[in-house]
Amino acid sequence: MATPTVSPPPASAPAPQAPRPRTALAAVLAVGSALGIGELVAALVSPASSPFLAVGQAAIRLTPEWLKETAIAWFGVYDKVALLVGMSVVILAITVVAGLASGRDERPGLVLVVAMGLLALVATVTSPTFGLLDLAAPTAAILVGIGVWPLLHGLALADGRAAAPGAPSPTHRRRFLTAAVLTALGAVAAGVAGRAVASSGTSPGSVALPPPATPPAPPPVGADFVADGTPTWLTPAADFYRIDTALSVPRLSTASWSLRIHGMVDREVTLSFDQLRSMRLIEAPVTLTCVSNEVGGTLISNGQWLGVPVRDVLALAGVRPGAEQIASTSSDGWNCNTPLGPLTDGRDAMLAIGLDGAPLPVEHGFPVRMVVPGLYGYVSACKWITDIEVTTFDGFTSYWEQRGWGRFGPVKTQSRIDVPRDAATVPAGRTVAAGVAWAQHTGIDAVEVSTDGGPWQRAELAAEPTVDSWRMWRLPLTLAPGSHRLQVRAVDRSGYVQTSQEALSIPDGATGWHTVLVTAV
Ligand SMILES: Nc1nc2c(c(=O)[nH]1)N[C@H]1C(S)=C(S)[C@@H](COP(=O)(O)O)O[C@H]1N2
Ligand SMILES: [Mo]
Repeated sequence: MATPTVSPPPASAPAPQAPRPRTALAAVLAVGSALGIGELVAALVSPASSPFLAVGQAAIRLTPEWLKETAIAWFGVYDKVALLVGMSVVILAITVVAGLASGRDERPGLVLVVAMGLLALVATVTSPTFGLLDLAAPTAAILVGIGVWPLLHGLALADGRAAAPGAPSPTHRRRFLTAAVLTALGAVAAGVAGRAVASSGTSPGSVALPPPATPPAPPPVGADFVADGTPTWLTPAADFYRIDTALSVPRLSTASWSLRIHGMVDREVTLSFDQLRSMRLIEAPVTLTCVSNEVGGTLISNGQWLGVPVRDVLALAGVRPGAEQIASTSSDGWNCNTPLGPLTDGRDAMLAIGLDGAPLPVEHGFPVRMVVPGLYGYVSACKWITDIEVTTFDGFTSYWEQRGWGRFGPVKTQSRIDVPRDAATVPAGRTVAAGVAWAQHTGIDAVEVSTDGGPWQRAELAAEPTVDSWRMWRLPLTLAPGSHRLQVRAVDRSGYVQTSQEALSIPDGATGWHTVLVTAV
């Protein structure tokens, strides 16, 4: 009697295994298409809600001061690029790992897609500019991610299953690769289209600016020593230093822009761009400085600004007695506080719509930003401004004040040596040192240079078209062969002599004498 031979079932049937590079690719494509759709939906619905940028923006909000300063020290003005590149690398690495871990089972990849989606949702909801519409982009991204991932993973798995006996299956392979290529194309197309839509907005070049009420001052003569190595007195707009927390520059439209003035006022006022532009305009040169500028640093530039005096705008609303400061907010949720004093004491504090004869560049606040002579940018120079609340000192604490910076930000009297540069080699004998000094809204009375700790020598000063701008200086020197230490200090019109005391930028501006070491040969 024959016993039917039955091959015993394997102890445990191995679950089909997808080729790992394929599941990793599937994960990258699923996350990529989620991010791409996120960009597109954000651009169409609410530009600031891009899931990728929302996470980056949240990282900026949460970054402790020491880390922010380190990032600026390492990457300078490329700190934001560094953040975005770093984020991309981390996302790619985690995604590849989750994909590799999903050889048999789609769950690791699914967990990753959902977790990243939730992270983007939290980043969006906790943004200071959050509105319900901002939920659309992260939601679309999650839906696409959890749709695409099982699909591609299934195809990768089918490929693996078919290939299991040894023979590769061209059909399954082709299916997977076709789906992969289509997903990649879709993701890139959505992302590119999203970026393109997000960067539309009014082009500054198309905006007409009326002339100021009083004709602008003629171009200043003798206000710089460019031939000796100082910057030009007016900084070309393209070279104007740029500091802000915006990962993607707000691209606003003049048609939909408005400025609301409210709080401790007699009547709330909302101005359109056309209304603001039709008010009395002034034009004035003002030097902007960043509080983070180190001694000898370059976070300072001089511009010719066209705008409406802040006091005229405040007068429309009527400031109530007891008000002490204003809180300005930008379209991207940044804010700053400015005391009413400097805004209403007659200086050229303005809501600027133009820089150097053209509409504001987008990076510098198009269509409207504030400029206040004598105050650091972080307490006054709100770009992309859309809201002004009149309040008391107790009524409002600004973005940077919450992070440990001072409440009042008067610019500190400072000076810089531009030539010779630190560590430069100069011919022995006669040479010329030159640079800039600034004490906005006070004025510079003298600049003095000391060589190797010797007596202070008075430098020649350039013309001073206004006390609201920096002032250039030059000084011929005779240097014997060898190494030398040059130091500079300014004396402002209040009689204050720039201190040698060294202080960090935080909390209210760096101090100390700019020092350069040169070798004369
Ligand atoms: N909306 C917005 N405005 C802002 C900032 C910002 O981060 N967001 N930074 C401020 C700071 S710290 C400075 S120094 C100035 C710099 O202006 P600029 O980039 O035009 O030189 O803008 C100010 N206005
Ligand atoms: Mo700044």
